[in-house]
Amino acid sequence: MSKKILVTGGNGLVGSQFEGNDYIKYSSKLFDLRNTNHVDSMFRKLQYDPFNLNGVIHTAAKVGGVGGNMKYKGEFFYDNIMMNTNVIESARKHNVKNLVCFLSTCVFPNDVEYPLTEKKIHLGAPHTSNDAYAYAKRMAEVQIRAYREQYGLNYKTVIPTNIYGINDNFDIENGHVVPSLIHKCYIARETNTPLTIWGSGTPLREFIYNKDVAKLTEWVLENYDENEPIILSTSEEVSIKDVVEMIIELMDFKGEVKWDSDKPDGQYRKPSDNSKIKHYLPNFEFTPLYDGLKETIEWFETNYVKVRGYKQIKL
Ligand code: NAP
Ligand code: GFB
Repeated sequence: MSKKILVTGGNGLVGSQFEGNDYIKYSSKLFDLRNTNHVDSMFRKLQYDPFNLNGVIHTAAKVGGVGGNMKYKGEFFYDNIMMNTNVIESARKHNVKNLVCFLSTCVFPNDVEYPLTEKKIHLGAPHTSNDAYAYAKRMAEVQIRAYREQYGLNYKTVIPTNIYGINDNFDIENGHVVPSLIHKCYIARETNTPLTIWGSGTPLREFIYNKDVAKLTEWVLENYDENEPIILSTSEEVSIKDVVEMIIELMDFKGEVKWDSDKPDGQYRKPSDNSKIKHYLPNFEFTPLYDGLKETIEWFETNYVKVRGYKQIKL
Protein backbone atom coordinates (compact mmCIF):
# COMPACT_ATOMS: atom_id res chain seq x y z
CA MET A 1 0.00 0.00 0.00
CA SER A 2 1.42 3.36 -0.96
CA LYS A 3 2.32 5.90 1.72
CA LYS A 4 0.97 9.42 1.77
CA ILE A 5 1.55 12.61 3.75
CA LEU A 6 -1.29 15.02 4.54
CA VAL A 7 -0.27 18.69 4.16
CA THR A 8 -2.73 21.12 5.77
CA GLY A 9 -2.56 24.64 4.28
CA GLY A 10 -1.39 23.02 1.04
CA ASN A 11 -2.13 26.13 -1.07
CA GLY A 12 -0.13 28.46 1.16
CA LEU A 13 3.39 29.94 1.03
CA VAL A 14 4.92 26.87 2.75
CA GLY A 15 2.29 24.17 1.97
CA SER A 16 2.50 24.80 -1.79
CA GLN A 17 6.19 23.77 -1.72
CA PHE A 18 5.38 20.13 -0.91
CA GLU A 19 4.89 18.78 -4.42
CA GLY A 20 4.22 15.33 -5.89
CA ASN A 21 1.89 12.36 -5.50
CA ASP A 22 3.05 11.57 -1.97
CA TYR A 23 1.24 14.65 -0.68
CA ILE A 24 -2.49 15.06 -0.05
CA LYS A 25 -3.91 18.59 0.21
CA TYR A 26 -7.41 19.91 0.91
CA SER A 27 -8.60 23.51 0.62
CA SER A 28 -10.18 25.31 3.58
CA LYS A 29 -13.30 25.44 1.45
CA LEU A 30 -13.58 21.64 1.77
CA PHE A 31 -12.47 21.23 5.40
CA ASP A 32 -12.52 24.22 7.80
CA LEU A 33 -9.93 23.13 10.35
CA ARG A 34 -11.48 25.37 13.05
CA ASN A 35 -14.45 22.99 12.97
CA THR A 36 -13.82 19.80 14.97
CA ASN A 37 -16.37 17.79 12.95
CA HIS A 38 -14.76 18.85 9.68
CA VAL A 39 -11.35 17.74 10.93
CA ASP A 40 -12.65 14.37 12.15
CA SER A 41 -14.39 13.72 8.83
CA MET A 42 -11.21 14.68 6.95
CA PHE A 43 -9.17 12.08 8.89
CA ARG A 44 -11.99 9.52 8.64
CA LYS A 45 -11.97 10.01 4.86
CA LEU A 46 -8.18 9.52 4.78
CA GLN A 47 -8.50 6.33 6.82
CA TYR A 48 -10.69 4.69 4.17
CA ASP A 49 -8.62 5.78 1.20
CA PRO A 50 -6.45 3.00 -0.35
CA PHE A 51 -3.16 4.10 1.17
CA ASN A 52 -1.42 4.45 4.53
CA LEU A 53 -1.31 7.94 5.96
CA ASN A 54 2.36 8.08 6.88
CA GLY A 55 2.33 11.49 8.49
CA VAL A 56 0.92 15.01 8.71
CA ILE A 57 2.64 18.32 7.93
CA HIS A 58 0.38 20.86 9.63
CA THR A 59 1.08 24.28 8.07
CA ALA A 60 -2.50 25.65 8.04
CA ALA A 61 -2.89 28.81 10.13
CA LYS A 62 -4.28 32.33 10.23
CA VAL A 63 -1.11 34.15 9.18
CA GLY A 64 -0.22 37.78 8.60
CA GLY A 65 2.30 40.57 9.08
CA VAL A 66 2.61 43.04 11.95
CA GLY A 67 -0.37 45.07 10.63
CA GLY A 68 -2.75 42.09 10.37
CA ASN A 69 -1.65 40.70 13.74
CA MET A 70 -2.35 43.98 15.51
CA LYS A 71 -5.73 44.53 13.81
CA TYR A 72 -7.23 41.00 14.11
CA LYS A 73 -5.88 39.72 17.48
CA GLY A 74 -9.13 37.85 18.29
CA GLU A 75 -9.13 35.93 15.00
CA PHE A 76 -5.38 35.24 15.20
CA PHE A 77 -5.90 33.69 18.64
CA TYR A 78 -9.15 31.76 17.98
CA ASP A 79 -8.43 30.45 14.47
CA ASN A 80 -4.93 29.22 15.34
CA ILE A 81 -5.72 27.64 18.70
CA MET A 82 -8.77 25.87 17.21
CA MET A 83 -6.96 24.60 14.08
CA ASN A 84 -3.92 23.33 15.98
CA THR A 85 -5.92 21.71 18.79
CA ASN A 86 -8.30 20.02 16.33
CA VAL A 87 -5.64 18.72 13.92
CA ILE A 88 -3.29 17.38 16.62
CA GLU A 89 -6.13 15.67 18.56
CA SER A 90 -7.88 14.24 15.49
CA ALA A 91 -4.57 12.91 14.10
CA ARG A 92 -4.08 11.10 17.42
CA LYS A 93 -7.62 9.68 17.40
CA HIS A 94 -7.05 8.38 13.84
CA ASN A 95 -3.74 6.69 14.70
CA VAL A 96 -1.40 9.05 12.89
CA LYS A 97 2.04 8.30 14.34
CA ASN A 98 4.08 11.13 12.84
CA LEU A 99 3.21 14.86 12.70
CA VAL A 100 4.99 18.21 12.33
CA CYS A 101 3.33 21.44 13.46
CA PHE A 102 4.52 24.96 12.62
CA LEU A 103 5.29 27.66 15.20
CA SER A 104 7.19 30.91 14.44
CA THR A 105 10.11 32.85 16.01
CA CYS A 106 7.63 35.54 17.02
CA VAL A 107 6.37 33.12 19.72
CA PHE A 108 9.57 33.66 21.71
CA PRO A 109 9.66 36.11 24.64
CA ASN A 110 10.27 39.72 23.63
CA ASP A 111 12.67 40.33 26.52
CA VAL A 112 15.10 37.39 26.71
CA GLU A 113 18.85 36.86 26.26
CA TYR A 114 19.71 36.52 22.57
CA PRO A 115 20.14 34.50 20.48
CA LEU A 116 16.80 32.70 20.71
CA THR A 117 17.19 28.96 21.34
CA GLU A 118 14.56 26.24 21.51
CA LYS A 119 14.69 26.11 25.35
CA LYS A 120 13.64 29.78 25.72
CA ILE A 121 10.16 29.48 24.15
CA HIS A 122 8.15 29.95 27.39
CA LEU A 123 10.53 32.27 29.31
CA GLY A 124 8.34 35.37 29.25
CA ALA A 125 5.71 37.34 27.31
CA PRO A 126 5.96 37.67 23.53
CA HIS A 127 5.98 41.07 21.80
CA THR A 128 2.63 42.86 22.16
CA SER A 129 2.26 43.32 18.37
CA ASN A 130 1.60 39.57 17.94
CA ASP A 131 0.95 38.18 21.44
CA ALA A 132 -2.45 36.66 20.57
CA TYR A 133 -0.94 34.63 17.70
CA ALA A 134 2.16 33.80 19.75
CA TYR A 135 0.29 32.39 22.76
CA ALA A 136 -2.02 30.34 20.50
CA LYS A 137 1.07 28.89 18.80
CA ARG A 138 2.82 28.23 22.13
CA MET A 139 -0.12 26.07 23.20
CA ALA A 140 0.50 23.79 20.20
CA GLU A 141 4.02 23.22 21.54
CA VAL A 142 2.51 22.34 24.95
CA GLN A 143 -0.10 20.02 23.38
CA ILE A 144 2.51 18.21 21.31
CA ARG A 145 4.89 17.70 24.24
CA ALA A 146 1.95 16.37 26.31
CA TYR A 147 0.94 13.93 23.50
CA ARG A 148 4.54 12.71 23.21
CA GLU A 149 4.59 11.96 26.95
CA GLN A 150 1.12 10.36 27.31
CA TYR A 151 0.74 8.63 23.91
CA GLY A 152 4.39 8.17 22.83
CA LEU A 153 3.61 9.77 19.46
CA ASN A 154 6.34 11.15 17.18
CA TYR A 155 4.76 14.60 17.04
CA LYS A 156 7.09 17.63 16.88
CA THR A 157 7.20 21.36 16.19
CA VAL A 158 9.36 23.48 13.90
CA ILE A 159 10.07 27.19 14.51
CA PRO A 160 10.83 29.06 11.28
CA THR A 161 11.88 32.70 11.15
CA ASN A 162 10.15 35.11 8.69
CA ILE A 163 9.45 33.12 5.52
CA TYR A 164 9.11 34.49 1.98
CA GLY A 165 8.81 33.13 -1.55
CA ILE A 166 6.42 32.39 -4.42
CA ASN A 167 2.72 31.79 -3.58
CA ASP A 168 2.91 34.25 -0.68
CA ASN A 169 0.02 36.48 0.38
CA PHE A 170 0.71 39.85 -1.30
CA ASP A 171 -2.00 41.68 0.71
CA ILE A 172 -0.57 45.21 1.16
CA GLU A 173 -2.31 45.92 4.48
CA ASN A 174 -2.16 42.56 6.29
CA GLY A 175 0.70 40.69 4.56
CA HIS A 176 4.35 40.30 5.61
CA VAL A 177 7.05 42.84 4.71
CA VAL A 178 8.60 41.07 1.67
CA PRO A 179 5.35 40.39 -0.27
CA SER A 180 3.90 43.77 0.76
CA LEU A 181 6.96 45.68 -0.44
CA ILE A 182 7.19 43.74 -3.73
CA HIS A 183 3.51 44.51 -4.38
CA LYS A 184 3.81 48.19 -3.39
CA CYS A 185 7.01 48.63 -5.41
CA TYR A 186 5.26 47.17 -8.47
CA ILE A 187 2.33 49.59 -8.11
CA ALA A 188 4.67 52.56 -7.49
CA ARG A 189 6.77 51.72 -10.56
CA GLU A 190 3.77 51.15 -12.82
CA THR A 191 1.95 54.32 -11.66
CA ASN A 192 4.98 56.62 -11.13
CA THR A 193 4.00 57.21 -7.51
CA PRO A 194 6.18 57.11 -4.35
CA LEU A 195 6.94 53.80 -2.59
CA THR A 196 5.95 54.05 1.07
CA ILE A 197 7.75 51.87 3.61
CA TRP A 198 6.39 51.28 7.12
CA GLY A 199 8.26 52.40 10.19
CA SER A 200 11.94 53.37 10.47
CA GLY A 201 13.64 50.61 8.49
CA THR A 202 15.98 49.85 11.41
CA PRO A 203 14.38 46.63 12.73
CA LEU A 204 16.34 43.46 12.01
CA ARG A 205 14.89 40.21 10.66
CA GLU A 206 16.04 36.76 9.52
CA PHE A 207 14.39 35.60 6.28
CA ILE A 208 14.24 31.98 5.09
CA TYR A 209 13.09 30.91 1.62
CA ASN A 210 9.89 28.80 1.51
CA LYS A 211 11.56 26.13 -0.64
CA ASP A 212 14.24 25.69 2.05
CA VAL A 213 11.58 25.48 4.77
CA ALA A 214 9.84 22.66 2.85
CA LYS A 215 13.08 20.66 2.38
CA LEU A 216 14.02 21.05 6.07
CA THR A 217 10.49 20.08 7.16
CA GLU A 218 10.59 16.90 5.05
CA TRP A 219 13.79 15.97 6.89
CA VAL A 220 12.24 16.78 10.29
CA LEU A 221 9.15 14.65 9.55
CA GLU A 222 11.24 11.61 8.61
CA ASN A 223 14.22 11.92 10.99
CA TYR A 224 13.58 14.19 14.00
CA ASP A 225 12.05 12.65 17.14
CA GLU A 226 12.76 14.86 20.18
CA ASN A 227 10.59 16.62 22.78
CA GLU A 228 12.15 19.98 21.98
CA PRO A 229 11.06 22.06 18.94
CA ILE A 230 13.66 22.79 16.24
CA ILE A 231 14.40 26.25 14.84
CA LEU A 232 14.54 26.62 11.03
CA SER A 233 16.74 29.65 10.37
CA THR A 234 19.68 30.99 8.41
CA SER A 235 20.74 32.93 11.56
CA GLU A 236 21.61 35.84 9.23
CA GLU A 237 20.00 39.15 10.25
CA VAL A 238 19.33 41.96 7.79
CA SER A 239 17.74 45.36 8.39
CA ILE A 240 14.44 46.27 6.75
CA LYS A 241 16.40 49.04 5.00
CA ASP A 242 18.65 46.33 3.43
CA VAL A 243 15.57 44.43 2.20
CA VAL A 244 14.08 47.59 0.70
CA GLU A 245 17.33 48.30 -1.18
CA MET A 246 17.45 44.75 -2.61
CA ILE A 247 13.80 44.90 -3.76
CA ILE A 248 14.21 48.36 -5.31
CA GLU A 249 17.30 47.22 -7.21
CA LEU A 250 15.71 43.94 -8.37
CA MET A 251 12.53 45.74 -9.53
CA ASP A 252 14.52 48.59 -11.14
CA PHE A 253 12.47 51.17 -9.20
CA LYS A 254 13.77 54.70 -9.74
CA GLY A 255 11.01 56.65 -7.96
CA GLU A 256 10.71 58.35 -4.56
CA VAL A 257 10.88 56.27 -1.34
CA LYS A 258 8.93 57.51 1.70
CA TRP A 259 9.05 56.22 5.31
CA ASP A 260 5.76 56.20 7.24
CA SER A 261 6.68 56.47 10.92
CA ASP A 262 2.99 56.21 11.85
CA LYS A 263 3.14 52.56 10.85
CA PRO A 264 4.45 49.94 13.37
CA ASP A 265 8.09 48.77 13.50
CA GLY A 266 6.96 45.75 15.53
CA GLN A 267 9.61 43.86 17.45
CA TYR A 268 13.12 45.36 16.99
CA ARG A 269 14.81 42.00 16.38
CA LYS A 270 14.35 38.23 16.95
CA PRO A 271 17.80 36.70 16.30
CA SER A 272 17.69 32.89 16.39
CA ASP A 273 20.34 30.22 16.94
CA ASN A 274 20.20 27.56 14.19
CA SER A 275 22.90 25.31 15.63
CA LYS A 276 20.42 22.43 16.22
CA ILE A 277 19.35 22.09 12.57
CA LYS A 278 22.94 22.78 11.47
CA HIS A 279 24.07 19.96 13.76
CA TYR A 280 21.84 17.52 11.91
CA LEU A 281 22.26 19.02 8.43
CA PRO A 282 25.73 20.63 8.43
CA ASN A 283 25.85 20.79 4.62
CA PHE A 284 22.39 22.27 4.06
CA GLU A 285 22.72 25.23 1.70
CA PHE A 286 20.26 28.01 2.46
CA THR A 287 19.09 30.09 -0.53
CA PRO A 288 20.73 33.54 -0.35
CA LEU A 289 18.13 36.27 0.30
CA TYR A 290 19.03 38.17 -2.89
CA ASP A 291 18.50 35.03 -5.04
CA GLY A 292 15.23 34.12 -3.31
CA LEU A 293 13.91 37.67 -3.73
CA LYS A 294 14.88 37.64 -7.42
CA GLU A 295 12.92 34.40 -8.04
CA THR A 296 9.94 35.65 -6.00
CA ILE A 297 9.77 38.97 -7.87
CA GLU A 298 10.00 37.24 -11.27
CA TRP A 299 7.16 34.89 -10.23
CA PHE A 300 5.10 37.82 -8.88
CA GLU A 301 5.45 39.87 -12.07
CA THR A 302 4.49 36.85 -14.19
CA ASN A 303 1.50 35.88 -12.04
CA TYR A 304 0.41 39.32 -10.82
CA VAL A 305 -3.30 39.11 -11.59
CA LYS A 306 -3.57 35.66 -9.93
CA VAL A 307 -1.71 36.30 -6.67
CA ARG A 308 -3.36 36.39 -3.21
CA GLY A 309 -3.87 40.03 -2.30
CA TYR A 310 -4.01 41.10 -5.98
CA LYS A 311 -5.09 44.75 -6.33
CA GLN A 312 -6.16 46.17 -9.68
CA ILE A 313 -4.13 49.31 -10.46
CA LYS A 314 -5.35 52.33 -12.41
CA LEU A 315 -2.55 53.33 -14.79
P1 NAP B 1 -0.31 31.06 4.32
O1 NAP B 1 0.45 31.25 3.06
O2 NAP B 1 -1.17 32.14 4.80
O3 NAP B 1 -1.17 29.70 4.16
C1 NAP B 1 -2.03 29.34 5.20
C2 NAP B 1 -2.86 28.19 4.72
O4 NAP B 1 -3.72 27.84 5.82
C3 NAP B 1 -3.73 28.52 3.50
O5 NAP B 1 -3.38 27.65 2.48
C4 NAP B 1 -5.17 28.27 3.99
O6 NAP B 1 -5.89 27.40 3.15
C5 NAP B 1 -4.95 27.48 5.29
N1 NAP B 1 -6.01 27.83 6.23
C6 NAP B 1 -6.22 29.03 6.83
N2 NAP B 1 -7.35 28.99 7.59
C7 NAP B 1 -7.85 27.72 7.43
C8 NAP B 1 -8.99 27.03 7.94
N3 NAP B 1 -9.85 27.64 8.77
N4 NAP B 1 -9.20 25.74 7.57
C9 NAP B 1 -8.34 25.12 6.72
N5 NAP B 1 -7.23 25.70 6.22
C10 NAP B 1 -7.00 26.98 6.57
O7 NAP B 1 0.66 30.68 5.52
P2 NAP B 1 2.23 30.32 5.46
O8 NAP B 1 2.98 31.60 5.41
O9 NAP B 1 2.46 29.26 4.42
O10 NAP B 1 2.45 29.69 6.92
C11 NAP B 1 2.59 28.27 7.07
C12 NAP B 1 2.90 28.00 8.53
O11 NAP B 1 4.16 28.61 8.86
C13 NAP B 1 1.87 28.60 9.49
O12 NAP B 1 1.63 27.71 10.55
C14 NAP B 1 2.56 29.88 9.99
O13 NAP B 1 2.11 30.22 11.28
C15 NAP B 1 4.01 29.47 9.99
N6 NAP B 1 4.98 30.57 9.81
C16 NAP B 1 4.85 31.43 8.78
C17 NAP B 1 5.82 32.46 8.65
C18 NAP B 1 5.76 33.46 7.52
O14 NAP B 1 6.60 34.40 7.54
N7 NAP B 1 4.86 33.32 6.54
C19 NAP B 1 6.88 32.55 9.57
C20 NAP B 1 6.96 31.61 10.60
C21 NAP B 1 6.01 30.61 10.71
P3 NAP B 1 -6.69 27.88 1.85
O15 NAP B 1 -5.67 28.46 0.93
O16 NAP B 1 -7.28 26.62 1.38
O17 NAP B 1 -7.69 28.90 2.36
O1 GFB C 1 6.83 41.10 8.00
P1 GFB C 1 6.29 41.94 9.12
O2 GFB C 1 4.91 42.42 8.98
O3 GFB C 1 6.42 41.03 10.42
O4 GFB C 1 7.24 43.25 9.36
P2 GFB C 1 7.16 41.01 11.80
C1 GFB C 1 8.59 43.18 9.41
C2 GFB C 1 9.16 44.59 9.49
O5 GFB C 1 8.99 45.20 8.21
C3 GFB C 1 8.53 45.55 10.50
C4 GFB C 1 8.59 46.56 8.38
O6 GFB C 1 9.56 46.24 11.17
C5 GFB C 1 7.73 46.52 9.63
O7 GFB C 1 7.65 47.82 10.20
N1 GFB C 1 7.85 47.00 7.18
C6 GFB C 1 8.22 48.03 6.36
C7 GFB C 1 6.71 46.48 6.71
N2 GFB C 1 7.31 48.20 5.38
C8 GFB C 1 6.36 47.25 5.56
C9 GFB C 1 5.14 46.93 4.87
O8 GFB C 1 4.76 47.53 3.87
N3 GFB C 1 4.41 45.88 5.35
C10 GFB C 1 4.81 45.15 6.48
N4 GFB C 1 4.06 44.13 6.87
N5 GFB C 1 5.96 45.44 7.17
C11 GFB C 1 5.39 39.11 12.14
C12 GFB C 1 4.44 38.66 13.20
O9 GFB C 1 6.13 40.16 12.69
O10 GFB C 1 6.31 38.06 11.81
C13 GFB C 1 3.69 37.44 12.71
O11 GFB C 1 3.52 39.72 13.47
C14 GFB C 1 4.61 36.36 12.16
O12 GFB C 1 2.92 36.92 13.76
C15 GFB C 1 5.65 36.95 11.23
O13 GFB C 1 5.28 35.75 13.18
C16 GFB C 1 6.67 35.94 10.83
O14 GFB C 1 8.41 40.26 11.60
O15 GFB C 1 7.27 42.34 12.42
